[in-house]
Amino acid sequence: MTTSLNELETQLVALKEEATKAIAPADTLEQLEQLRVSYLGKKGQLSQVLRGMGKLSPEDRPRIGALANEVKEALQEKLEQKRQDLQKAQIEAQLAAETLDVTMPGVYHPQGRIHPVNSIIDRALDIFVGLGYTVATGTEMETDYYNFEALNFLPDHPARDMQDTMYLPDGNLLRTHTSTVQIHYMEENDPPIRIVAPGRCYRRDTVDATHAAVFHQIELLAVDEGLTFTDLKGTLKEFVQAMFGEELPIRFRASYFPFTEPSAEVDVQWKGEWLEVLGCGMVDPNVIKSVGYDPEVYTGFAAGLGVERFAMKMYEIDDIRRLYSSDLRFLRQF
Ligand code: 2NL
Repeated sequence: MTTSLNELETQLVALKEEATKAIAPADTLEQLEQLRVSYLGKKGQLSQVLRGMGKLSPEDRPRIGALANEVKEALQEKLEQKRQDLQKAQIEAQLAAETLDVTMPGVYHPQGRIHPVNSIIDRALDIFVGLGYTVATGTEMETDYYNFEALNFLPDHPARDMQDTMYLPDGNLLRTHTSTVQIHYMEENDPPIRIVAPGRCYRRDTVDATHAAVFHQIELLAVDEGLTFTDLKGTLKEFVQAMFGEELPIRFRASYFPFTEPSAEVDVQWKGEWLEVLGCGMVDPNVIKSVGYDPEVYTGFAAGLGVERFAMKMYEIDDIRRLYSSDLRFLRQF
């Protein structure tokens, strides 16, 4: 049986029609390649149809050959056109997906910040730790002994009148200074001592622009053999300079505290004004004795600063209550 000319012609036309229909809806480059292989590949449908050519008479062959070429070229053109369309669509889709609209408004991420009181505490502790001091903390509720008696406040000592204390119904009290921490620390450790004690303190003060009932203190204590007032001066000069960030004049004015003798107040000259920033002194021998150290062997120096007062001077804050009013317009300035 010979394959007739008509039969081959019909097959070629049908192949072209079928392939054209198959190419039109292809929507990926992979699909398109599969179609190319299946119609025009070495073992594809066109090759298979052409295999029937061998059975044609020599005079019919050129006609079929020409028709086959026409079909092949037409399909190649359709495949190429489709390939370009798909590639273009792919690039456009990618560009659309990767578009970054630089004109969009940003997203606001509110950022918290360190409260000025904590910032002073953090910086002061950093400085003292740098000088070899250890940070010590304790409880806010205390006994009369740790807050007053061990610190040389005798029952009838006039200095007790210097503080108005919050007493609790059980006879305990809320500490009026962090010296309590230092008494505990000395009871539990032998000299040499180098500690810095930050913390919240309480006084029964009427609240006004310069007084808060709850405030923060940082106290410093060094006990060793042979410590002198000169060591205290050098240490505080170092501290004040590190705090203010520049070499400022400082002066010591004689003062009085029950727990130090001699005692002094430290002023720093800043922006043309003398600011009182610290109280200090040599630890009173009675305090040394009360924790079980021998005052003939050991001397010590101590200093204390009120954090809120310090912040008010350093940041030029007019009213201590601003520090606790949670007003973001105020707090955002620090
Ligand atoms: C101030 C003054 C001061 C101390 C605190 C202290 C502690 C012990 C022994 C001796 Cl355990 N002294 N602390 C000494 C002098 C001054 O504070 O104006 N504070 C706000």
